[in-house]
Amino acid sequence: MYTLPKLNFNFDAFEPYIAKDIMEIHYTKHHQTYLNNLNEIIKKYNKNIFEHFSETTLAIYINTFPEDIRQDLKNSLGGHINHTFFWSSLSLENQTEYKEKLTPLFTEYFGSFHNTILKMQEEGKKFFGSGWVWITVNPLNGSLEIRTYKNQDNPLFENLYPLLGIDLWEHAYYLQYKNDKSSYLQNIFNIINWKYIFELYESLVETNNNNIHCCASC
Ligand code: MN3
Repeated sequence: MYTLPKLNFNFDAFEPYIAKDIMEIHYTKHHQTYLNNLNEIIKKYNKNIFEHFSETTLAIYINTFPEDIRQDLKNSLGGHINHTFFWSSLSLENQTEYKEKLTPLFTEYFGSFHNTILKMQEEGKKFFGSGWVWITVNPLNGSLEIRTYKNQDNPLFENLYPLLGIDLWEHAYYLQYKNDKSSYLQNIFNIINWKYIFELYESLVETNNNNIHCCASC
């Protein structure tokens, strides 16, 4: 069985940016439901998967699953992975050091750190329906892109690494912001865990370099 990640914050930790009620329902109801559905599908399909494969591995190999369960698996697996990512991407700590560390990288791909946030906000605002806006990393060369994905699709489904994802589903903001998605997208960037994002990028690039080194020495 896959399980909910432990949170290292309380549900009210991100007020006033994200209300306690939203955090609590988002984690205990929405995320829990995606997880329950995922466990049900896997149990019926092949419960040995639980012991042998992480959720990330399932996502990378999503297209090898039979077509009759693939969409349900995408919805529940994506829902679980996306929200696990999302919780890790939030922090109240001062992030100045890590914003500075990410600035050269973001400047290379999006013009500046500030533009990176503006572009995510812009893409998030114009996205129609339920989905996510992500910064993705291309594992072949470490390059970044800002892309939107519908429903609970995750960049791993198409061989890109997820770096930072913002939940655009109404359940992520409606109780507090009503139809004002712009204010939600403005405020969420006050609580991003840039330390997590920076360390994740470093680990992805390092893994990638190791792979390259391994191949070159063969
Ligand atoms: Mn959500």
